[in-house]
Amino acid sequence: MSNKNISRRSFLSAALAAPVVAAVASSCAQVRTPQAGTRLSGQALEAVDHLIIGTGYGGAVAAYRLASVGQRVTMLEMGKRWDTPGSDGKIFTPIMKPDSRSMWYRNRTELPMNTFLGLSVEQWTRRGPGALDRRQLGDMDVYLGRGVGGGSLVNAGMAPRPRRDMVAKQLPAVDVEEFFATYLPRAERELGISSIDPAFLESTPWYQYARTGRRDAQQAGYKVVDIPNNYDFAYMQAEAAGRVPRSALNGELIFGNNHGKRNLTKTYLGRAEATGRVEIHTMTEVLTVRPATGGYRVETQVRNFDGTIVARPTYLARRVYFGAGSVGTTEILLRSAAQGYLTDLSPELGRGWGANGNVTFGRANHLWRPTGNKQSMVPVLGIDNWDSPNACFAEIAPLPVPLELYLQFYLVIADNPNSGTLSLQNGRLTSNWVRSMNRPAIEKVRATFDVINRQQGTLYRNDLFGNGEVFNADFTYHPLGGAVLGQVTDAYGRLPGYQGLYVTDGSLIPRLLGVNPYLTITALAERLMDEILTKDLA
Ligand code: FAE
Repeated sequence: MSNKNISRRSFLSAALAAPVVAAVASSCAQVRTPQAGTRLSGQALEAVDHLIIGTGYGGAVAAYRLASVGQRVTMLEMGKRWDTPGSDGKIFTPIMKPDSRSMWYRNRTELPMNTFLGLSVEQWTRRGPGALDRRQLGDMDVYLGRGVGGGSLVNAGMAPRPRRDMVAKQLPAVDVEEFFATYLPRAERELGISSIDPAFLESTPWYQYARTGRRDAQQAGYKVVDIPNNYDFAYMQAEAAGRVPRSALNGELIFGNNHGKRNLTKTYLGRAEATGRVEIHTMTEVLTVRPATGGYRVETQVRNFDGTIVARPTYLARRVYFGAGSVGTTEILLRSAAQGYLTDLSPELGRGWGANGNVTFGRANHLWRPTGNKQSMVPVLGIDNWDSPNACFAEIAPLPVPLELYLQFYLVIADNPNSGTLSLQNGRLTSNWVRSMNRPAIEKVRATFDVINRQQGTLYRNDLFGNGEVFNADFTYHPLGGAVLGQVTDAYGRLPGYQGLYVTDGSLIPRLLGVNPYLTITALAERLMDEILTKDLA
């Protein structure tokens, strides 16, 4: 069903005609700060102009750009706002001290590296709305950030530029020259991306692991490159000097950083909220979107701290921007289609989904080649072997343990031609990804690192993932695709046939980018918001 010609007047009159709108103010106050034990309220209906689902990169860019031109914006985020310290005075937990702030309603940490020397290193946690979620979709475990800031809360901040040839191949609807001249530099500026001071990198004990990994790679003839980051490296140097509280140097990464990292609340979202025109409703999960008189009805559910659903408010929005990430956006669209609400979406919906070729593994270093008992959680060097038949980009990764482990750890993005599909089975999201689909990526990583092992006389570790295997490609930090640009959407994220519906996030990029994706997702969102502001809202 199309939803054409929504004028502001018809939208407002439809909204005002809604019988429950008068109840909005009081019920929404309850909805936004639900307390444990709050009874499920009835359906409130709130009318808004621009509604953004999710507060990650795609959502944050949309909010900032809309608010900057005077538009009022409501954002719905299923996670919490991360602004209140716990009893330890900290907002986020280090990797080695997890609690209810760490994982999204889990009793265990469930991280990809879960054993060491064959012994479990999994930690118990308390259930709560933690910053990191893990969703099992077929044979692929997907890790996701939860809360205001989305993936920016939990990610490692690495922001390499994509290769031009990958942008041209994966995003043919994008003008590559314009993307590199205008949108990537703009995204880097807004996100506060910079590189580590080379003198600090070469001298600090906190990057011994990076220097060791670089030496081994260079001796094998590989190119090693700097990886820019949104971490404030001046702050990191002050951490190393003991002048400020430690964050990257205190094992803080995958469950959030307390200092130093410029997550989205310090960049796009902070600026968006500072306009006074952006409101964020937290713990509010969007279920479906459907056409309605004057716009779209957006059905949601609100959780309290325990995870109990305490309210089911409905919004009426003139325009809806999907920024719930590859998994979240695709899920809402698939569910809305399955329930007969968005029946004209492209049959390509859910396709072109993948794990960005993520593979992780470790090598055992010799005793005379220590990696250091102090490791900064911010990786800054990568081995670039993309221009070879074994195309991969390997980040020299840290470990959060203050012990010398003689373990060189890597997170690799490897070329993998396989493409998956997300779909609903009995109403639950799943994927058709099976383990054998990881093989091309693992083979490239093995071929690349066999060279290093041969030369150094070192071995792979097979004690890190609980199954005796060397390579773990059963998980991803970088889910991509599902609502691919130019296939499910037009060249600018519009959903054809549904005026006022847009996709702005990582679901636009099909399955593989070849580098860590958030910089490219941000730049892509900037590009489509330029178009939407000038063509659709003018
Ligand atoms: P994302 O940032 O995931 O935001 C989606 C938001 O929508 C989240 O806040 C969700 O809670 C929310 N949401 C989802 N479903 C709903 C719903 N139904 N209703 C309401 N809200 C919803 O999406 N990338 C890099 O480039 N460099 C790195 O160093 C890096 N490291 C990573 C490390 C970890 C541990 C993880 C998990 C990811 C890492 N990533 C990294 C990936 C990166 O964070 C990810 O690609 C982006 O965050 C995706 O941005 P989106 O805007 O697509």
